[in-house]
Amino acid sequence: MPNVTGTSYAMARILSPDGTCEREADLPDLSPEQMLAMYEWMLLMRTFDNRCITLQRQGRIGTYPPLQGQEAAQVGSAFALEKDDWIFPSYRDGAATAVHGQPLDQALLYWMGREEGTAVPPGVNVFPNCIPIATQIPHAVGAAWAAKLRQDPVVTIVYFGDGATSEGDFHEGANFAATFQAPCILFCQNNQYAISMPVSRQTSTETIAQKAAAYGMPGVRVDGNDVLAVYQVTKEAARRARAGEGPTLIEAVTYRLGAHTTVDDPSRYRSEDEVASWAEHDPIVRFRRFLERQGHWSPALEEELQEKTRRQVAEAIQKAEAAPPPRPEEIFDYVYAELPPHLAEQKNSLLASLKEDD
Ligand SMILES: Cc1ncc(C[n+]2csc(CCOP(=O)(O)OP(=O)(O)O)c2C)c(N)n1
Repeated sequence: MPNVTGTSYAMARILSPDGTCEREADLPDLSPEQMLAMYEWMLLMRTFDNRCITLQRQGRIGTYPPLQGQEAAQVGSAFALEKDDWIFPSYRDGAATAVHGQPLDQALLYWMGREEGTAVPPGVNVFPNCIPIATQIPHAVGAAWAAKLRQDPVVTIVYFGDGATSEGDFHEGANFAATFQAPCILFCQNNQYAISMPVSRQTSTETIAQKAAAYGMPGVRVDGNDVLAVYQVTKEAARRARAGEGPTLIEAVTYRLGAHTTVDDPSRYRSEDEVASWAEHDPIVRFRRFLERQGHWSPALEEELQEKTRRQVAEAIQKAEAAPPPRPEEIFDYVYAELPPHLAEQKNSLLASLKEDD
């Protein structure tokens, strides 16, 4: 397959939208079991995402940013990592973080506004979700640089959107990463919009990938709805990073099928026709067609997987909702090692008023 590596901005793709593989030789070295595991993750995250939207509508979680349409970009890339690699997510990267080991019930606690939702279990190398746009990029680059200085063979991957490429943090991070050959992957999910801002108003370059040239690193453009191509380009970027060859910028071209968040109305800035045409490129359908052609998929298997994923999501919800409620004063507890006097005063006054209510 051309353009999987190097400085080429043509779109890397392995699977056509109808699920055919143009050249068998391009297929990554994955067993049928591994490919089915990828498919299962995509289904699980679609189910989880749909349930999260419902939970928000029912007032059981707070505002939620759906990831539908971006499953291939996230699952394919996370699958290419080693367990010790680090993920630095934004808020829309729940599929990538789940594949890397973050439990779904813990992700739910985050969307319930619970502090425990940010404390990833030991051994799961996932940073907390990052809501400020692009600020996770310097974190990931810095962690990669630290790994390099320590001669620790760890790669970091940072997920961000097309909108993040307008932020200074993206440019500072990319420049530093390339200059110091930090072992990191800058993974942009170009889902076509930054809330209502289309990518055509975000940048005047034809692609995001080509920005890599300005910093002196390879830039790769990949069909973000093709899980196998995403896996392959990320695997190669990770290999490069681990071999001391420095960072890679990957642009996964995809589409956010749902709303920006559960408080957004996308019909105000994009047409139904546009959404429908991207829905035809649904990454899950494409991969299912491929698996079926390869003889690895059947309606009975689909039924079984759907049932399993529904059960897993239901269990995660049950577990998150059974977690003991936070203490009200916890709101003061996690930012400062030592509370500044004005916050200490507020905390004391809250504690006093809670006592009065008892
Ligand atoms: C520093 C900063 N500026 C503005 C915002 C408000 N904001 C929230 S989401 C968003 C759009 C981000 O778009 P993109 O980076 O493409 O990611 P996507 O939401 O499409 O995944 C903006 C501007 C913010 N969270 N942080």
